Amino acid sequence: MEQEMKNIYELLEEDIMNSDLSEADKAAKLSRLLQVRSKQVNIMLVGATGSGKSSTINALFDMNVAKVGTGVDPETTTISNFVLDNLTIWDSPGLGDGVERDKRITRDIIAKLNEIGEDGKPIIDLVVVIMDSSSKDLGTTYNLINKVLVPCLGSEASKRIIIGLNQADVAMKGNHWHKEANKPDEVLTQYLKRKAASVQARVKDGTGLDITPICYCAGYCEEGKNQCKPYNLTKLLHSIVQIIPREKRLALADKINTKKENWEHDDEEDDYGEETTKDFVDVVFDYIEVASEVGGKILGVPGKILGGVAGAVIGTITSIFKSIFG
Ligand SMILES: Nc1nc2c(ncn2[C@@H]2O[C@H](COP(=O)(O)OP(=O)(O)OP(=O)(O)O)[C@@H](O)[C@H]2O)c(=O)[nH]1
Ligand SMILES: [Mg+2]
Repeated sequence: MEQEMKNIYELLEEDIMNSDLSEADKAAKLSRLLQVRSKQVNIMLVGATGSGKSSTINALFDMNVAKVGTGVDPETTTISNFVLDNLTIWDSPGLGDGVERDKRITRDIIAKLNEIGEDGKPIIDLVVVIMDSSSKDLGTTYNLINKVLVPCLGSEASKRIIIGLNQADVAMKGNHWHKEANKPDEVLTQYLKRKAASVQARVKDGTGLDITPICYCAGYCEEGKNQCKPYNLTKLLHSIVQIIPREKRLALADKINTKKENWEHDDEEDDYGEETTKDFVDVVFDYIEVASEVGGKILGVPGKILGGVAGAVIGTITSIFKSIFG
């Protein structure tokens, strides 16, 4: 392993300490940083067996630092968690491997969704439902969304569920996937759009909710088989970040997979890397940089005012993400 890197909180702390602010201002900013640093983010992945939950977690996050934990008691929980400092990922076992097993897993998912944290709020911030876009049988997953997740999350459901249509590369049995460019051709692009629309319609029929699925690839490599790097992973990350409450976002920012190639291939609807960077920069503005007078614009964030320490702190955050998202 490479040498120990400073985490985002430490870098921000350094910037504040090295600034020419008064001691009182430094103390105020450090105390805000401490508040932000205490926030926990919990994300749960659910879906059918083999849809790519584990692959997605590995692609998104820096699992090198993962302390892998398992449920305390395999009798009562089958969901394993990966704790990455302030970020906890809950990886549930795949559904579709037997009726009794599915019942148990479903019970565990419901229990986890109903768990309340010390702040009186549900501990799970977000559920990411992973579907295999090459699968003909998505019935189990529709049942999970329509009969379990949505009823459990109630009025919050559309704000706390993301649907990922994974394995875009093999959605048409590997046809129409541009290996070199690592993206779908026009035929596959249209196919994926129809697939996403049909998933969206099934969920809307069942629950009345409008959730737009994101077509992506977690990536895949195995000798001799169809290989691909992640595709639209930045788009998936961007939608995750937007759901996480602002004051919690640095917990995510700190654990994003730094493998550049994971973030290089996206559709061209948006610059998701830049958008995601902005989502993180906003946190710094809102929670650490309190009031400064000098006007300016960084990354085109509108209506925000930059001054003294902001330049340095924002610069740190921005350069971290520039080096990841390119
Ligand atoms: N072609 C392709 N294969 C993928 C992709 N994502 C995952 N896979 C493969 O699909 C298989 C299952 O992936 P996992 O990540 O283990 O799936 P899972 O949902 O965690 O499965 P369970 O833990 O058994 O429920 C593995 O062989 C992966 O390499 C993808 O985007 N494209
Ligand atoms: Mg798995």
